Amino acid sequence: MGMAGRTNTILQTGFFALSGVLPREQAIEKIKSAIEKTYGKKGPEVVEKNFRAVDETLSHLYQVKVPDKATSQILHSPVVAAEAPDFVQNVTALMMDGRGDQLPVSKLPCDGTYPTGTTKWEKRDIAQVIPEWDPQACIQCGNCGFVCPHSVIRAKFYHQSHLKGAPEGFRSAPISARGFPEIQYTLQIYPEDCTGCELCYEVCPVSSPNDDKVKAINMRPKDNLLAQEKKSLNFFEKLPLNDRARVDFSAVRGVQFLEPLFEFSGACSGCGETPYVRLLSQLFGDRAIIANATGCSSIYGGNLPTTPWTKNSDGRGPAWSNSLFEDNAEFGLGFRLTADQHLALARRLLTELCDELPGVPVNEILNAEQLTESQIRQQRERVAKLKVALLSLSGERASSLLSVVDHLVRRSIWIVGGDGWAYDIGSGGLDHVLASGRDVNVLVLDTEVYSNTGGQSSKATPLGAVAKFAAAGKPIGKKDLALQAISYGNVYVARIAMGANPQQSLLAFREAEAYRGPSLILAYSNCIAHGIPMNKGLTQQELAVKSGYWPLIRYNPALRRADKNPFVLDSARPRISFREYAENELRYRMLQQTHPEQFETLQAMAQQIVNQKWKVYEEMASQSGAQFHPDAFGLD
Ligand SMILES: Cc1ncc(C[n+]2csc(CCOP(=O)(O)OP(=O)(O)O)c2C)c(N)n1
Ligand code: SF4
Ligand code: SF4
Ligand code: SF4
Repeated sequence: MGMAGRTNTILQTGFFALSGVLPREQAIEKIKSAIEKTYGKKGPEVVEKNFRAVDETLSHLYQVKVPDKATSQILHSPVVAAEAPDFVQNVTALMMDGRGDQLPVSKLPCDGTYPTGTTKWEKRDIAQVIPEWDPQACIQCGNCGFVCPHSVIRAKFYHQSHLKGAPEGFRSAPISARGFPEIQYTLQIYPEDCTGCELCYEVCPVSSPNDDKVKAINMRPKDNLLAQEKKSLNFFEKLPLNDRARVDFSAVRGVQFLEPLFEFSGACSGCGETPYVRLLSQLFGDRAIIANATGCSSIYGGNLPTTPWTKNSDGRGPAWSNSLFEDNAEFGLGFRLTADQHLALARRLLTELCDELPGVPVNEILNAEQLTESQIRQQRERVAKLKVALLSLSGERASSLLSVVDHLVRRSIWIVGGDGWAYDIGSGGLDHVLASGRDVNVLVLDTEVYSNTGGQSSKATPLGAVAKFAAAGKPIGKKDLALQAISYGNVYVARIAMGANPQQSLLAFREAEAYRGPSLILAYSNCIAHGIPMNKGLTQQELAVKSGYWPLIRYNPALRRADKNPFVLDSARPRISFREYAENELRYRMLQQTHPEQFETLQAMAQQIVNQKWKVYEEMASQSGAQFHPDAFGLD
């Protein structure tokens, strides 16, 4: 019916036609008038399509004779694989199978702590088309894995000898780096976890010279690929993981080799939020503590029965929790204060026990910088030595130190949530936390509406967009949270859009985390609420930046130490109008149908806001020098 993915009209018609709740004619009339009311503002084509769906449903209804006994020979595959751990077999699988109500309370964790890394056992298998990788054409840039919302694309490099025993059809290519003739590269898809969103295909920069629709990764019917890809995946998982010390964290190309510790979430296909969350997990996940505001990210992040947050092969992963919608920033600040207390205690005990720990590099542990991955790794090695030494010591101080010793490795505190939280309901708390000067990292997944509850307007909703509570288009502009935070002078602030500049997104995450003070990242996140084909999410991000609506910025207070302007504008002057970006999105376009004059007025106003803002940003970026002495902001 041309309404891909939408079944409500068809199912509703079927139900009323069969159930006799209302006389059939009357029910159909009511359904049609509801369609006009609900979809009228989306335009006559949408109404027409729904009307046709009603008529076609009625003309295709036929009775299915149900035999007395099931005769099919097809067996249900087990809910989870046989290798799944006990808890997954005995608890998670029952819930997944819709039999959670049969579980006795005694089977559930009594303190609410759930095992992580369980989405991998839930093979949703929802895609009809999945990507097929072409090893010959691929330039190994890593872009596809970087944008995949479901962490479905993984890459590894390995010595060619590991290919011994590879199943037939296993894909591999020599690594595209000079001086490593024996090293091979594989990009592997998890076929049953892919949602078929096509973002990997869209982002791939390689096109065939004969046909620009053919890329180095192409969407193909799953049925033709599934058996082969499952075999390949099985082999791929046994290839050694790449050593983080040998990976270049500063490039998208390098990040593809980092294990995601957030995978296969149940977010919508093509979700714009999850790639940022996955990136966070790849970069800092093994020492992250995450406070998550209520919203989509708390639902796909902490859903029952399965959990996408997971741990690495060393058994390390993020600790994650959701408190409330309104207190998330404070909740995360609590994590910081706790970690600081634990660290202070560990440092005090270590100093006191110093003489009893010969061979332990106590001074190095106490003074380690811990900004880069290799510094963190060295600190972990020192702490591991310390633990061994502590085990052979007796006494209360040694056992106390043992209980907090892991805090000597720098914790990475993240406060994550949507715009409804950050701009509205949690705004007071967020402001308080940013003003605290404490070392926390805030990630705002900005979908510009309350996505999880169906698209209500927030203070992040842009002028001119239609949302719930803004049916005639939002008449006032989006709050500039970046400028608010910048006004403190000691907050690291970045505005990013992965689809426009993945490298800038990566840089912002790394700078934010390394900055020893509060950091705020505002991440453009396309969402089903925007009314776009989700495979065009990254293109829309790019247009948002090109139009000057979403300027990419970084404000790094640390630059003042080098007498540099802390404000950097990472995107070029607007090259297209706001309208060229906005008209691709139903949230703006629908106003053209319902309030055409208002549409024109708001579009003109929105353009003015873009022009005005751009001037301000350009002016800020053109300043030379530090502008203020670092001490003025308590940086030392
Ligand atoms: C105090 C409070 N008000 C309302 C809600 C209901 N609620 C849950 S999620 C949500 C929307 C979250 O929107 P946003 O923060 O933008 O995150 P997104 O879903 O867009 O990722 C709302 C309103 C709540 N949980 N608590
Ligand atoms: S189609 Fe979407 S979910 Fe599947 S691999 Fe590509 S980006 Fe990931
Ligand atoms: S985006 Fe294309 S070229 Fe880049 S790694 Fe993926 S398949 Fe290869
Ligand atoms: S509603 Fe939007 S933000 Fe939420 S999971 Fe879906 S696409 Fe992502």
